[in-house]
Amino acid sequence: MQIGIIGITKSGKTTVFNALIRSSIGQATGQMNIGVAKVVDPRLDRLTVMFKPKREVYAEVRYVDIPGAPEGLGKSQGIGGEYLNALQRADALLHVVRAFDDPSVSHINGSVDPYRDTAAMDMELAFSDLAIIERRFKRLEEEMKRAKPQERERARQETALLERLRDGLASDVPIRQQEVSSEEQKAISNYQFLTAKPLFIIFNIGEEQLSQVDKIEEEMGARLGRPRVQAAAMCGKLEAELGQMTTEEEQEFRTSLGAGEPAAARVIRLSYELVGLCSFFTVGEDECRAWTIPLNTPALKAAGQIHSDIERGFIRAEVVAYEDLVQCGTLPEARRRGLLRLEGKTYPVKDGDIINFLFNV
Ligand SMILES: Nc1nc2c(ncn2[C@@H]2O[C@H](COP(=O)(O)OP(=O)(O)OP(=O)(O)O)[C@@H](O)[C@H]2O)c(=O)[nH]1
Ligand SMILES: [Mg+2]
Repeated sequence: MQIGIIGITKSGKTTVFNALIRSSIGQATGQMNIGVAKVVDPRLDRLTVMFKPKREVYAEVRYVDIPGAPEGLGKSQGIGGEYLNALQRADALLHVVRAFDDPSVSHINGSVDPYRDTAAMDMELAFSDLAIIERRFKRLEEEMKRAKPQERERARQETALLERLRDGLASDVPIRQQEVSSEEQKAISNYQFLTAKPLFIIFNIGEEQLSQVDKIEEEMGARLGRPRVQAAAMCGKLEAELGQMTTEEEQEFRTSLGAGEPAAARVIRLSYELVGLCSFFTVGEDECRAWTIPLNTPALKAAGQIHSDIERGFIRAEVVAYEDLVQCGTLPEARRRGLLRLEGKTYPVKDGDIINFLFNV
């Protein structure tokens, strides 16, 4: 899974990227950075205390800091080339919006106005999708001329669907908010429409705004909140600096600054959920580990996540819900109480399931 970080130039993309993956990559403009963040999960920590394994392995999220077009987005200049490719490869977009006030960092639009910049980016993404649709129309028209009757029907259906999406976009409805059946979803998945991707909007606030985070997020929720859109505020610069400290130092600084819980960990967690992913756990003496799957993945597919042999030789899955295991304290006790169940290939795996796959190869 990969999340693309976007935003106008100097909005703090690289700063937020550094905060998320606890790195200190330089802020040279125009460079693409890729990094992996651990999804801290208190449930896994608890399991690690319970099973005392040699290793604890968190789930991971990949972030790509995608440098913006130098001339700036939000000016309807369109998204193209390599930049578009990078955006299309992402499973979700994380839009870093400048909300910090700092006269020494110039703003491409002359003033700080996060809601204006949010709307401008939304428009830019919509323009990009409209351009893809228009190009596809031209090609479909060509195809129609040459196509056999049954192919013609398919092309007609696709044209009708694209017309609907276009009309929606033209009246400011991103594709993720439009009604699209799962069948249609399949038909358009190749296009990688940018407004169809889940969107995380982050207001990159200044240190002096830290005390107002709750108020800022409340307003963001009211003005920007929609299904498959997540909104949050964080101080990228401060979080990036704290991310470079040892745990003790960090704790001390947080208390003295009133910075509360690490915002980076929260943003990582929320972006994981936004993409529709969840974790199941494997436990044992060697390692306790979180595995990433889409919600309700069948047990057989989940097994394949660990190893193709386990999928191939799948017999059954021994499953216990996290809460049940914590209540019971040990696996044998969970078994005694009938909470450790045997499940088959089609069992839809739930977030927090602890699974032992029985297999034979
Ligand atoms: N005062 C203040 N400055 C910040 C904050 N976040 C980022 N900056 C500064 O803003 C400048 C730009 O930050 P970057 O993270 O490089 O922004 P970017 O979006 O990656 O910029 P480009 O890659 O050049 O488009 C840097 O000088 C940062 O130190 C913040 O919260 N407060
Ligand atoms: Mg940058």
